[in-house]
Amino acid sequence: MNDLVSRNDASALNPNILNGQVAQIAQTVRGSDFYFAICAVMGTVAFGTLAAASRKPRTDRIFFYITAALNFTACIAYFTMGSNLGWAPIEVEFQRSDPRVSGLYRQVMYARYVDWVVTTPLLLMDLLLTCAMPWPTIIWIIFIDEVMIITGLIGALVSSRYKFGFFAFGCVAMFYIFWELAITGRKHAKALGADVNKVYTGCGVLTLFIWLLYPIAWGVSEGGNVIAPDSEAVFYGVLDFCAKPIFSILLIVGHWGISPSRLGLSIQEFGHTTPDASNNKEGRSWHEATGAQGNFDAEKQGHNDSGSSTADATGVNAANNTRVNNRASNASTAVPANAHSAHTTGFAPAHEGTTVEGHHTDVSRL
Ligand code: RET
Repeated sequence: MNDLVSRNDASALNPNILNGQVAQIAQTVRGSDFYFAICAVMGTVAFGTLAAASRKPRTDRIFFYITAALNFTACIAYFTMGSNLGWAPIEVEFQRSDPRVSGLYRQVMYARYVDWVVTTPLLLMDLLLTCAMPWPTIIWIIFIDEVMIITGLIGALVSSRYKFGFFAFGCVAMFYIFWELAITGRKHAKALGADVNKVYTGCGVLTLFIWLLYPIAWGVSEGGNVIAPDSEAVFYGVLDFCAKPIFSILLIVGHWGISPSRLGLSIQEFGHTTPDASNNKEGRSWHEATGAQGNFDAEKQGHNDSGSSTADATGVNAANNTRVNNRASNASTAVPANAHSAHTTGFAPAHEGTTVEGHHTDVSRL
């Protein structure tokens, strides 16, 4: 019966001591409970996302898998922190008299940064693929994101005031990402149509607002030793809850009616016909189902049914369009009916087409 009684013995089994050094400023059972609660939420959202993915054809699951992966990662990170693991005792720069933060060594949760180093690029991919950002820019933004997280980690592990030097690098990196999301990304999203723009703007505004609060949490926790580790758990926990589960739900709901092929993410299973769920109940081939070649031909003749072409909106010139179209044409492949993003990305969705058992295959952007 005792085993059924709720209890949390994490800090008894994994005490606040590492390599002989005690962290006097450490979480209590309340902080640990909170971490476990968020762990459960992340796990639930991850499984929920996978369940939702199973209702879509494999070719259309890219956003589901990215989103499930980031929630699973956070689930494990929160399990680690709830277990009073994944931390290092770091000498504080500012010693405080407040009993909740008094002492010389503070528990710094490096597991948090291991989580972020994996999950923030996934969050950015969710956003940047939504607005069909060209992949070289995606890689560049993810690099800057890694700079932000790693400088934050190093700053947290440094005891002297040099920690704020690293913090400053991290802030510059974050504002650069904000600029790319708010200016470049928005331009791309607008050109892709009202529905795509709505998902991008909703998830993007949430991201900008929530991400802005992370350096504040850092400043009062690892940086300035102002709030106790339990409060740190709640501060970061609420931010992570908004940045991951809430973001994930908004994104998945928003993407439900948007085919990835519209974003230049057309993927085909080799040797397969398009499955029923992608509006192809008769099991026809992808080309037959989408009428892609017909639309592609129309585009070549200068017809564009979108009203405002991505090329115009993003400043990609006509010569580029011709070049992209010719490449696609030479490879005897097709552009999906509504894949205007081919122009945006400078990457014709099917530019390396080959033939497998008589079917054309197309290559996805990533
Ligand atoms: C740090 C400290 C260094 C300066 C800056 C930071 C920003 C961190 C951010 C983290 C976002 C994490 C997310 C996690 C998802 O669950 C590293 C705290 C600017 C923005 C979104």
